Amino acid sequence: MTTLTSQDYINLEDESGAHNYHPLPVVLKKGKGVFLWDVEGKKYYDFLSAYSAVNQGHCHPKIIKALRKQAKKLTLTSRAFYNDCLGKYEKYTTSLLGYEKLLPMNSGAEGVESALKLCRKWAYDKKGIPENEAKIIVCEDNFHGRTITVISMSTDPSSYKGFGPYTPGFIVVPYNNLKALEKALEDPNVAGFLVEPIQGEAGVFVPDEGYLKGAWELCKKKNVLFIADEVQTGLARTGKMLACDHENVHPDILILGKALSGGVFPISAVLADNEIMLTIKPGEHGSTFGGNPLAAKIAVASLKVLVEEKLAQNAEKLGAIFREELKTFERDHEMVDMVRGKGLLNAVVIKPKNGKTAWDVCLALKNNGLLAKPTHDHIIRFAPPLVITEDQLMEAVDIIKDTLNEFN
Ligand code: IF1
Repeated sequence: MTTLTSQDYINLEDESGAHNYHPLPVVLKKGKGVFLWDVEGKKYYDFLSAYSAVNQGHCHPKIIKALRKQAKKLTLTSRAFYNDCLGKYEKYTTSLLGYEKLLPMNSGAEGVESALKLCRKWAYDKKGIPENEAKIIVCEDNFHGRTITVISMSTDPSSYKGFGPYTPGFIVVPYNNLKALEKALEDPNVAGFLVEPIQGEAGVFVPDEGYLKGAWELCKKKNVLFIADEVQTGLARTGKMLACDHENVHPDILILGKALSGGVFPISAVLADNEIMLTIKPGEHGSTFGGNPLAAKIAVASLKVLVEEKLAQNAEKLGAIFREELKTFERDHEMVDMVRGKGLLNAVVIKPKNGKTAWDVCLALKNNGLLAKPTHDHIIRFAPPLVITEDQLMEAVDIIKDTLNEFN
């Protein structure tokens, strides 16, 4: 049997796959903890974590064990019937995060879409906004997924251009700007404010201290739902269980995804209390796979790993060390504009030099054994699995420093 090379695999995808991504030229075959191996057996530090879906590390044994055990018993019933896993998952997760109800979905975008539907339904049934008049405030440079309604909220042409017509009912305000939000909230038909506690895709934009709390207070004053998209920032990534926890903000609607499964399975969830969640009645929303027993078991195992292994605390501690280590480069390195982030969600803003860009840096990082990917051309996101040890982090920091020095 001929052994295929990385290029063979790349050619296969190029020939038979949609060209909706421009991946780094590396073909991965195995993952364990913070490490990935390519088809030639080269080992890498994973500093993307599948965009924060692999917070628990690749193929975490406890999550894989839960997957294997349930996969032999029952994987899917649909919600036409009950199953013996969903209620326990809902109880565990709502108790852990302080909500009355959980709506189980699959992808992050589905979670966002479900949150938008809940907000609108609540607006008509509870707030008394006239039918079809509900508006939801979103932020410039947001990223909430790729469905038509979600890109209708986007301000990034690469997300929305060519996919119109767009879903109406959204107001866009600048991120990290309470004055602009306060003004937009004067519209009596505003039902909700959807926000990422840190804007990941935009380039790991951490808002000013007090922004989330201030936004929550403004929403409360106007009886507007504060909706937190924690698909990327949630589940220990920023050094707390939820990024909103840094400001003690309890969202009216919370959206989770990605690491809710430890990167093992598409699982998302929307959490809210009864007044909001019960506005959707039987038959008014659903999904074939939403709440399947396999996902339910995987999600509980994934959440327990976060808690038992104190991954939020680890992210807090090692994130601070990471930023401190790279701060010197902010001062001394011509290509490093700034380093920013929270917990283990960090980014380095690259200034192109002699025609070299963040992409070139990522190619060099790959050659040196670390995988990361640029976002918006000049920003490199560094987000390893939260199980990384201090020794591993320091080794990875050395790789990053040595690589950046190749460009000095
Ligand atoms: C891609 C970005 C990250 C998300 C937030 C909802 C979703 C995402 C805050 C939707 C998904 C993924 C999607 C993936 C790359 C990645 C991404 F670069 F696109 F923006 F992480 F920053 N809310 N983000 O970050 O969740 O439907 O994908 O499960 O589309 O290229 P999903």
